[in-house]
Amino acid sequence: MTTLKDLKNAELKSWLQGWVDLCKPTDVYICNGSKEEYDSLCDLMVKTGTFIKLKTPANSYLARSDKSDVARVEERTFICSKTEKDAGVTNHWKEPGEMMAEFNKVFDGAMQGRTMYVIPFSMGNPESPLAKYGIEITDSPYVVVNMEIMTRVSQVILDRIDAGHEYVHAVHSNGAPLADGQADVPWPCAPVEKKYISQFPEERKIISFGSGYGGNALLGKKCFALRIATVLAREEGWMAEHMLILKLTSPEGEVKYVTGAFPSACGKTNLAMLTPTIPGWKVETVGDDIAWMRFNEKDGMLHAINPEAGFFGVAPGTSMKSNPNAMKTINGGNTIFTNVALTEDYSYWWEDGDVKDPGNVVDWLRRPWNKANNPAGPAAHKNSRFTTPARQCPVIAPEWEDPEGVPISAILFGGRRKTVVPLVNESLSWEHGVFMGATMSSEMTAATLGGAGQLRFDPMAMLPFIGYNACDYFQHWLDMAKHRLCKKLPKIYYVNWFRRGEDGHFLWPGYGDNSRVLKWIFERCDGKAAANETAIGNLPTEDAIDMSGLDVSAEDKKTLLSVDTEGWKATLPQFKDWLDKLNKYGNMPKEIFAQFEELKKRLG
Ligand code: GTP
Ligand code: SPV
Ligand code: MN
Repeated sequence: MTTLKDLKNAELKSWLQGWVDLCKPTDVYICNGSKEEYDSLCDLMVKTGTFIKLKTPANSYLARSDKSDVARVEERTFICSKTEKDAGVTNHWKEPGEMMAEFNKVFDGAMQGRTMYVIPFSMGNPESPLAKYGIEITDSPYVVVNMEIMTRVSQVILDRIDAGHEYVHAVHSNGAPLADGQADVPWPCAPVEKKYISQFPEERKIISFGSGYGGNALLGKKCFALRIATVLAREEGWMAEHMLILKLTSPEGEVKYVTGAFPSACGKTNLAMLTPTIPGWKVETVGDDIAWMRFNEKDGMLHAINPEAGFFGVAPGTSMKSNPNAMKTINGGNTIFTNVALTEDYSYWWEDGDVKDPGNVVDWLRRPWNKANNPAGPAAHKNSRFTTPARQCPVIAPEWEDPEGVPISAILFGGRRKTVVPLVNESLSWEHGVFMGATMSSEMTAATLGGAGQLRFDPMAMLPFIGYNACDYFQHWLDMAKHRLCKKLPKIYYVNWFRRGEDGHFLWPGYGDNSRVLKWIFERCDGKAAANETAIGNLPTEDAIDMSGLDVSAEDKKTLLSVDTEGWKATLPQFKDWLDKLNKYGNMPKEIFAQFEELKKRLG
């Protein structure tokens, strides 16, 4: 076991020592990512009451959070760039010095009575030129074991960082020190107004206080692989995106890779693992949440890697029917469940899963619950999640850890839209595709605290994740087309699985049937399938999408595949307001406004 004393890297040593001095933990433990370490931390959490060991799946645990700590807290998420303009209007900005002064207070003694864990990790296969390293300091053993599933934690990475490899500096505390003799709670955290999720992009630094949940605390994920990485990507000429990555194989054995940006809880995990309903087609998974993409020297295509090593997936709604591959991954064991219900036989349960009536369970708030007699609300929190290793996924693509990444043929944008937005729409050009992404919107979900159901603009599904000014981010998308290595850009599509009828029913069956749309996209990339050029983009002709064996009425099909001209026209003022709002500093790319004017003209 490495200790602070053993480290040779003066910068690393003094950074760690500085946080030890400030946080005043009882002891310090440097992690090596071994199975023994993982198991002993799980055992420790069973003893302290954070974890309940399940009977099934094997080697799996259930945790229940504090009731105030159930999702990312966007109103307490800060970008601490030197200037407010660099954060832009989509971020909460705090001056870095001011934020550090505040942190010097809130972190003072924050780890008293606790162990400080030091987690050396890599985002991406550590041997890939696209990978990036980080160290997360935390006082949460729950964070350590989740990071050990979601990222690659190892002694080798620590040794490389100690030998001078660059790394992102990340610090996390639950913000709940223990006084002498004070009893601990299963899920220590600070109240919402005392939480901070802060990114310092210029210093490649993350500091998170007060929350132990998901993206607030597993700092490799949204804080690093998106907020910090977007800044690195812009400087270094690549892209960090909130995208799934899938491999699509046709009946003829031809392969294409597709990425898709959908907002939180809008179907990335499901699409990444889907089981096609059309014969002969195959989908395999490369990633389900984040893609890092770079033009490849050899073929000039945009290549993507999945920087993560696990899935932190939405539990409710996941079933053998909706996503059998996720279920098989979970049931392969080594899974951590957070905020789902506990069954009498020590297994997991959630709404819209495989078992309709679980009998007597304990709900996520630790109360007895059954279908007939339940306290208000669902047994599993709507943003309850499973953390499970990607390598266990039965359809993980063999090349998912390829250091070169996989070449991307198409990029999908999508969200939840009950109205107006058709099933699939192909952009007329790269610029038009960037405009589609910039003006994407979706009905909000439980993945963010508050606001579920409201419509919000969510550019490229990145609203809470762009680590700098959103207009500059659009410019970076446009600039990628002019990258010196770019020979072939992916085609861009806007999809919507969530269109509804007037009575509220989904017009499109979704899930496995989304393969029908993927097939059309695959064929479009080869210049094959038919499309009509419309005011909003290229839409499939009436019979271009394989609808065989589908129970969708002729009327619903028509609604799904036609342009709601009046609906789009009514949306235009909202587009304009949104773009103007983003353009507070006058740096909106002129191409985006030009695309707006062209759309307006085409709609007539
Ligand atoms: P994050 O992990 O938060 O980034 O979410 P995600 O984008 O991976 O979303 P996920 O695949 O977990 O899906 C979230 C919810 O959308 C689940 O409740 C799914 O059942 C539902 N969903 C996914 N795909 C479809 C679809 O094609 N149609 C419909 N109607 N619902 C879907
Ligand atoms: C999301 O909210 O987009 C997630 C979950 O993938 S979290 O890790 O909490 O960000
Ligand atoms: Mn996500």
